[in-house]
Amino acid sequence: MKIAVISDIHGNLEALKTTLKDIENRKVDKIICLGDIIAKGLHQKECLELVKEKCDVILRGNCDRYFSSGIEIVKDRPQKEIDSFKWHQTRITNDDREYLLKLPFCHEFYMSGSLIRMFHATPTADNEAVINMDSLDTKYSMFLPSERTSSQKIADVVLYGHIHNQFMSKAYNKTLINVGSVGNSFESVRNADKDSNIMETTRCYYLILEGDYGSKEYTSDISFQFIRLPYNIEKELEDSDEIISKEDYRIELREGKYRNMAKIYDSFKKIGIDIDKI
Ligand SMILES: [Mn+2]
Repeated sequence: MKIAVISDIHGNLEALKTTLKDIENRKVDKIICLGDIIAKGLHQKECLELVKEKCDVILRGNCDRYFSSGIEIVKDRPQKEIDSFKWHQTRITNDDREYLLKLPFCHEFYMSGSLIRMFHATPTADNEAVINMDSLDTKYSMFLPSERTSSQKIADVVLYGHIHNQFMSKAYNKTLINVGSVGNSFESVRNADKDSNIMETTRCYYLILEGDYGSKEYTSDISFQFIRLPYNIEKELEDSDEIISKEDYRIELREGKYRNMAKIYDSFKKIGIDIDKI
């Protein structure tokens, strides 16, 4: 069984179409989406329709929840954020909002012996960021169950999205995988001297998981394939004048530079990592 795992599309239709075509070419049996279908881009409605049509399992991301919520969620926020919230809600319908709010938090199954668990960000929240540089204890916490996970077992393999930065790591003998972002890839650490070609960052990232679906026996192989696809960024950016934060968005897509690097660097400081250049 071959399962494609996609995440963080963020309304980028060119990226989504390119990814789905590649998935089709690779003869995949199932597609799972880890959330953040909407927010940021111009084609939120179109992306939602395509994901609903093509994906077998769809989880809810923090942006799917936030931008589908009622206006009261932004009542204490700055005007700029309220305007952005309202703009995002013009891109989808009330039915879409209801649909997104009802999506599940977690999905899990056995494959070739391993308990595979998937969620958007962490086992307890859809908006916390665990990165590759976090401590072993933090990474281990990603495998623990919570009242929001499908079972109360400790997972063997965790696949998640949210941080838009693909990696694979181990915590003890468990495997932690971030599948990356289809439509809004960026690096957590940027350095003008040390970065290389920007195409190392700005492609569509996703993952294919392959093994014996549903098997609790360690009698077959399991594999993880990391995929990076070029797509037509400039085509996606046509008409992007309509986007409320158009300059931020263009820089994110063209350069893989997140609009709020200061926030990422602050979170590094909290875990004792000092990065001198933003
Ligand atoms: Mn996201």
